[in-house]
Amino acid sequence: MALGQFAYANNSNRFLACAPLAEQPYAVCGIPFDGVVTNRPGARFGPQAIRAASLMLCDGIHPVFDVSPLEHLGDALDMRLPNASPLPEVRAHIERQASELMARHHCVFLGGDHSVTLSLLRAAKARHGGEPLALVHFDAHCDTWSDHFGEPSGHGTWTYEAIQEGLVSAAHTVQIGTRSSGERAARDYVADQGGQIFTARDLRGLDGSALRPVVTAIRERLAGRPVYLTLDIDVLDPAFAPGTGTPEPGGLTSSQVLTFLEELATLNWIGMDCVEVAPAYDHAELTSNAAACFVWTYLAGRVARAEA
Ligand SMILES: [Mn+2]
Repeated sequence: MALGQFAYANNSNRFLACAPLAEQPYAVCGIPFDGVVTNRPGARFGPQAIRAASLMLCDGIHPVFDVSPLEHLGDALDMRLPNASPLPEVRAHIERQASELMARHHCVFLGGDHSVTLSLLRAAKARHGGEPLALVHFDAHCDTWSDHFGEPSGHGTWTYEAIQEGLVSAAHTVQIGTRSSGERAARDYVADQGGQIFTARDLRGLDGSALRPVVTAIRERLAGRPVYLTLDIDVLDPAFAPGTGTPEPGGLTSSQVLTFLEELATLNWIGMDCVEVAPAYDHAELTSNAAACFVWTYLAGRVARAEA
């Protein structure tokens, strides 16, 4: 066996950096921007850490979906962005590059801070018929603050902006894992607008079959619609994901998130992002490993559905 056939001997042989992007149906793309974080910066280095952590997924047959997304996946590398420019300009760059990729591939974007999702939703809505999208939002934070500590927009306002702008349908928005401090009007905004919130407290101690009623409620609410998935890694408890800018104790386990991703694989997913991995605060690649595994699970679910 040639040395290069050993995954651990060849750092270029990583699942999420497996092949240059050509005509593959699925693409990953990094968005190395963290210009509007509230607390600790560093998520601009998330994409490279998630790719590195995907090393051992490179030939991985998924244990639930029994497929490997490897041959269907290309790496579009990282977006080139004017990082020091005002946020609207950065967002326009992200939207344009995302639109070009979405026209040719089913995309998973690696953040970056969570502000990038607004641009991705703008591109995704235009791509998928122009009707407000359904949204599944994993996060410790509601991200429905109507301002960012006195500024109009940041990484904690995009959900509010997406609903106000009609990018997503509030009634078809589901938040999972929220638990941070915040005023009630922001914390309950999605529910007040007709959507659904499962806080981390709601989900304490529930996993496997005990999560079934929650999964069923989400499936019924979002059935038949194009659904976008945004996964802030800080939805996990800091024990599972210390490497993030705004950690909040009392979060979900990796196992709970995997249950959701596996059980919701039948939804009509149109794209995903995984954001807020900040490697400088990570330990033993816990956070980037979790992110790589979640992205792999999402893609395996898509490939399995396409082959069914
Ligand atoms: Mn968050």
